[in-house]
Amino acid sequence: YLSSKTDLGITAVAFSGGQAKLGVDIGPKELIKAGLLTSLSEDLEYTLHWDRLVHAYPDLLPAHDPRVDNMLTPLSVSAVTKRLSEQVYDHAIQGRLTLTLGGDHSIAMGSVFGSAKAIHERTGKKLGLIWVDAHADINTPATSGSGNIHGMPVAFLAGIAKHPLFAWMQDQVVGKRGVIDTSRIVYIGLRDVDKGEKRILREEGIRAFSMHDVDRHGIGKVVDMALDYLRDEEGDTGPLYLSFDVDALDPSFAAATGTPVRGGLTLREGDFICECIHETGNLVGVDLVEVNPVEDRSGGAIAEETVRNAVSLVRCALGESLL
Ligand code: NNH
Ligand code: MN
Ligand code: MN
Ligand code: MN
Repeated sequence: YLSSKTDLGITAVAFSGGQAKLGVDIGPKELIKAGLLTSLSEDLEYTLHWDRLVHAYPDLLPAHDPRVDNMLTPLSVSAVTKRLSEQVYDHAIQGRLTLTLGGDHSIAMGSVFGSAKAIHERTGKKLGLIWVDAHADINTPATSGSGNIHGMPVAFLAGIAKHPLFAWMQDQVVGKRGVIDTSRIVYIGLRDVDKGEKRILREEGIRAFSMHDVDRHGIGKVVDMALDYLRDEEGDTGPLYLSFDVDALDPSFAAATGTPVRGGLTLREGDFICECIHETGNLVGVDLVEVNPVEDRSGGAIAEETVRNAVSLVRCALGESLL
């Protein structure tokens, strides 16, 4: 589904407006400082297409951005995700694999939309979305207890939530109802899902592998089941998009994040998921989000560890472990 296996389109997004804690906006800078991009070009031999900017989009952020229908700072989120969707689209329409570094998880509305639109135009195929997270991020504005839009991106992408402020996304539906069909979404790592989200997952019949499933079956079986779920009769998964929230990892591996939840994936389990998705040969886009280096009261060691582990996840998704 790509025009080359070695062209990588990178977008670094310093955005924190999908949630309330400052610091997640400096995640991309820290990932880059830790050598992520140099290792992708030097060790993994990708040709990087990067504007060398970490985008904060100051021109897009309104001075006044009050709550609308229980969504916090919706104008900022809508404007930034719309612009990001165009950046990712511009990479993806040229057949590049895309990598988007966040930032909070609301940015996936832009990255996944841009990828889904380009892939559909280039290949006629619908994207499969693998959402690796402690959380389901499928609240609607009505079900959300926090009003934080980083808890809502899947609902908007699937067309379960709709709002005039995000009309730019819904005007150009790729799937049956939204950008991604609910039958093309699969979760891994869930363990902190709100009541309203559980109801949505049940009613929509969305495939979700929680930490309970990881414990029961082991990560190998869970990843097999997740990928099998997306396969067609010929065994093809179709184009795959991996949206990885670093809080899917256990806090012992990734505590520098806004909402750590105990009982998560080990680093090896996270890396393994990424390796298996890479192995399909069908990966077209990756997000790595929610690294918050400021969420560290240890004087830096915890942030450093989280950043290092996030770098490992991305490297594994991009082929690090192939011999
Ligand atoms: N479910 C909660 C909410 O909607 C928490 C979401 N927080 C996340 N999601 N970090 O990945 O506000
Ligand atoms: Mn998330
Ligand atoms: Mn999360
Ligand atoms: Mn989070």
